Amino acid sequence: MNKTLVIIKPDGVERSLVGRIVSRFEDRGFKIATGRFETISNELAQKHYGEHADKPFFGELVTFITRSPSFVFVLEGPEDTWSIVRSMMGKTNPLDSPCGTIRGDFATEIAENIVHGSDSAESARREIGIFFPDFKLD
Ligand code: 3AN
Repeated sequence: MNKTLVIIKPDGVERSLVGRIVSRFEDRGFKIATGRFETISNELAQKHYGEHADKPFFGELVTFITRSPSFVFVLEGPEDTWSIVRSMMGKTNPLDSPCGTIRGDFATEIAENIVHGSDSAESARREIGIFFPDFKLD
């Protein structure tokens, strides 16, 4: 699997970080296969974050991800691109993320951690299917 789903979340778009974040991926050698700005609907957010439905922060998470446009895109690169993207993102909690990672450089709060990236090849397939149902995965 050489593609993954990445979301620059509302905080990243509001803070005008899209260009700088996309540049990091392009500098690494990845290509944007497709992408768009989109205010994620409540329905899509519930589907995308379904695995967290029973977590105490779920309501806050859905409110946050739907509050303003995100930049949602498919990134293409070598095998296991999802894994390289995850290492570039840093840890879920930005305070645990080293400098040089996206979250380590741009965020301080776990609830507003700038970027989402699929966490496995299976998640990448599922999430690309949710946001880009017509996208051809070969
Ligand atoms: P990641 O995005 O690093 O894969 P997940 O899948 O564990 O992290 O969590 C999904 C999203 O839920 C995170 N990106 C973050 O925005 C939010 N989140 C996770 N844990 C918390 C928490 N303890 N409090 C608030 N929001 C959280």
